[in-house]
Amino acid sequence: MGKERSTEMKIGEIILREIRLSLVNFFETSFGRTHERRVLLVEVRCGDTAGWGECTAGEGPFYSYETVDTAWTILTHFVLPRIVHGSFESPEEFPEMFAAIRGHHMAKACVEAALWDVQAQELHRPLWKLLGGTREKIPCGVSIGIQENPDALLEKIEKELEAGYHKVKIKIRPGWDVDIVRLIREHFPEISLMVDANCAYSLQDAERLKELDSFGLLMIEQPLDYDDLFHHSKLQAQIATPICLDESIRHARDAALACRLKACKIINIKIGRVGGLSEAKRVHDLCKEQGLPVWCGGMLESGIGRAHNIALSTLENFSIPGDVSASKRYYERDTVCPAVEVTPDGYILAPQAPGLGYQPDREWIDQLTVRKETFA
Ligand code: OSB
Ligand code: MG
Repeated sequence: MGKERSTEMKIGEIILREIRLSLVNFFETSFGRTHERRVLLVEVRCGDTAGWGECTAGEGPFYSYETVDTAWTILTHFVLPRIVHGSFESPEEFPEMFAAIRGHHMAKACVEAALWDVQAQELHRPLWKLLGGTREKIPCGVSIGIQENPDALLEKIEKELEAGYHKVKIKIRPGWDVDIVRLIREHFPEISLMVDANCAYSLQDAERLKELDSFGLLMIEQPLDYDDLFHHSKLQAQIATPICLDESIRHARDAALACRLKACKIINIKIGRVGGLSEAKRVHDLCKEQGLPVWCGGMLESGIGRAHNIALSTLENFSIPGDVSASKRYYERDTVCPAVEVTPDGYILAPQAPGLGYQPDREWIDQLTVRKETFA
């Protein structure tokens, strides 16, 4: 205190590790079922400050081509050796420095996230304020995977509504779609409901997808191929339900093109998918300018990744409840202490402590670690 605040971050040491986390329940999407998460955590040390980031790459190349192992390779071969002992004035320099690495957004995003945490701590400010957030609390929604049977799904929904969540998203795929949504509407006619197809349909299914129009869904997320804005624009012209894009939006340029093509009316922003918090902010700003609401998606993150999602969700145009929920829905014990929790009326309060505002639980993280590499 009293001493001049330098914004320069001098990196002394970086620790990359993989932890294993069992899911409380399996999570199933149109591309498969997950029982256990392999999660990469990166810790960037600058003097006495440690900043943390969580990589959202999946175990297999299904949501995206990235995997835990490709991210490990990119980070250990091409990213971390280049920045250890380097310095940054701002985390925004990081994506510029690594623009030459094509793609591998999730690998890069976790390091930038750690740098944001460092900078916010060094400035003694909560990360969400540093990002320009204005919301003191964020409304939360849940994403519910495909279940063994319809009754199990209804039971899950009931439980989440009792927990106060403001939005319910269910996963759909051919064979688990219109009838399931009809059943949900019979039981819960008024709730904020949406569906996520994770690319399981093609434009030839337009008639089937049009049947969803009668259920008053908030939106349908990513019905068509991950790399197909054109067909999404064709589909949006034929259905009333707003299309929200997830997999298709890799950066702000994709968002601009999607707007221009009228391929969607809403965008799901994921920090990892777009390659970091700086780009996530750019997507947010562009959508705000274009009049498209956004919300924050999730990738089954543990508390560290969740804390970054919370910070991002405080920006003004995050006007729809996201897939940011309590850690205990996925994990028995969180990687942060205390765990990310939701109020009985379905909000997460923006933390007041500097940086992420959640303390990594080092002891627990050490116990979960299956491999670790230190750059010093
Ligand atoms: O499409 O939003 C998705 C999880 C893994 C991969 C893709 C997605 C999801 C989710 C989970 O829907 C959201 C969450 O973290 O709660
Ligand atoms: Mg999705």
